Amino acid sequence: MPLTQINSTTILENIQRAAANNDKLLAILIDPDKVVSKEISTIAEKINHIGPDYVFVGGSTVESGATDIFVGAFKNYCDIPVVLFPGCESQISNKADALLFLSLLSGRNPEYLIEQQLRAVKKLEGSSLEIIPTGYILVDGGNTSSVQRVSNTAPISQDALKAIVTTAKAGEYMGKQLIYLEAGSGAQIPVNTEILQAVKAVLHIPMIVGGGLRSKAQINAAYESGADLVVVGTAFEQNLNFSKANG
Ligand code: 1GP
Repeated sequence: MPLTQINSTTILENIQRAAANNDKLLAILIDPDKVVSKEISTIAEKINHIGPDYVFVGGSTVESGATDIFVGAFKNYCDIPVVLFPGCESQISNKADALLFLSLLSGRNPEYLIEQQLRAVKKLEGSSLEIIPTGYILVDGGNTSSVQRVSNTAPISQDALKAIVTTAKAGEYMGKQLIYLEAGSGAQIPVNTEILQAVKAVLHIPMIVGGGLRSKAQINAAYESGADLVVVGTAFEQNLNFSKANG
């Protein structure tokens, strides 16, 4: 076995280890549809400066092929691992490092529970992408999110604490390796800390939290309430000089 293989750890193992050690992780989310190619080097430079653990790439609606072009170009400027966070199977790119293989567990639309996943299998033939089974739970963020619109599913109300906890636990029992609690990109209200604490208390797998987290205080509150990995998209889009220190 080559040395690189002996020493390599997967992205999932890194997240699991960080969660076990209470080391908090940050991902910056980039939606390739919102980026023009001449901006890619600048975006990469800003991301290098922030130094997140991961760059998530995806969006609810991304033009076919745009993810592949973005990831290919981005990797010329940035060595931070790229994790696909796809809104549909057409966003799978073998140029990335890993793929969150998502099931929209809060919804009841078979298209996002199994149909997209079936189509993804074909695209993943021969792929070396690390595939990470992830339960994705959309919680009401106070406005209509693109996920809600595109998936045609309702988010779970933040008042329905038990339903959110039960959904997360069902995801764990189904074999998901991560649970992603999502208020939706640009959410007015992030997933509240009571929900984060309650979900964290029942899970034995790492918890990702995203949607509407803009300030350092909000991000820290999410970490303190059990988020192992926080995802920030809009705050970075709106201020490319967003920093870990200032939020
Ligand atoms: C969206 O959780 C991510 O899927 C990030 O949300 O754009 O609101 O940071 P924001």
